[in-house]
Amino acid sequence: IRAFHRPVHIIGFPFAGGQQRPGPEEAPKWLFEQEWLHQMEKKGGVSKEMIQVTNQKCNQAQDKDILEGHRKGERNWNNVYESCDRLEKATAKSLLAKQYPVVFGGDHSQGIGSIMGMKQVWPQTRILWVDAHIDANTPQSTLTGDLHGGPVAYVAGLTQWGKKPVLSLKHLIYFGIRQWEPEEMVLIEQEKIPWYESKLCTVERLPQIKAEVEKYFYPDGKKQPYWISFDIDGVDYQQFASTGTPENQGIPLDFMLAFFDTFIPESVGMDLTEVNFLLSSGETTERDKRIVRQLIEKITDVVHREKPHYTLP
Ligand code: EXY
Ligand code: MN
Ligand code: MN
Ligand code: MN
Repeated sequence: IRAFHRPVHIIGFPFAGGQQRPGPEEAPKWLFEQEWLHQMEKKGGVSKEMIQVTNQKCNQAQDKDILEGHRKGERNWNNVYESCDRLEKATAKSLLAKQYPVVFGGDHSQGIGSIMGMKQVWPQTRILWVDAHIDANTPQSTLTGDLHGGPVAYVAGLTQWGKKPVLSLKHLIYFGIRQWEPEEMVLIEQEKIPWYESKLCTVERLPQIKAEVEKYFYPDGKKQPYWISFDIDGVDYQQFASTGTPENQGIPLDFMLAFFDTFIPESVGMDLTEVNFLLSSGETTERDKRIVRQLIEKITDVVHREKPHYTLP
């Protein structure tokens, strides 16, 4: 008898090039050194792989090398493109090996790579985007030029970039958004993309949320699997502070844990992004490190325990 249904494959993406603060590149390096993770690997059903990115550094303007190839509104594009191209290949490979990839960043520009790769294997997946931000800025709408504010625009083809779009905006639902540029909210309204504000994200409402998500995505009843793109800044700042673009309030952690119970059995993999321990200190950092451990343990537990609710490729 197999002890678990699917192996978890943690793909480290040590990358800060989609934004301007050092730190997200350190998070997967920290994770891979943890004794508790080694113990999980020893027990079986957990493996890890670190992506070699082209340049880990954040996109501070003084770094000439990483500004190379800069286009207006797309700071550090060449580096994001090439690093995400490597992630795309690794994500597709992980899924084809029947693993459950957890792409642990890194900033959220990684979504360009993980989602492109995932869609090669699972073209019909729906995406559950958990974030304080809409992440659909184009080179025209962005105020910062930071590419972690735009992965949705790249994979959905709102920004032209040489690869064919893979995501229909009909296949996307947001949780926890509370900061956006005006064009991003216009997009949500025009495309009628459903979104749940943080205060609707309660454990008690989760069964109802699940029913609504299914009714929206699968009016004909024929279900498809999900990809979860989880930006830690979607979580309440009072409960998790180690992140680069914090916003007030947010989703409670207990909702996220229950969300994993609910949606992981029907999902093929996930992103976990924007962890930055360099931006907190003392007991807050220690608390947030314990939370990351709790999240990874929870994800692994559900992936191992639950039979996937779809046929593997
Ligand atoms: N909307 C802002 C921008 O585009 O710069 C902030 C984006 C933060 C993105 C983080 C990853 O979710
Ligand atoms: Mn994000
Ligand atoms: Mn965010
Ligand atoms: Mn902004």
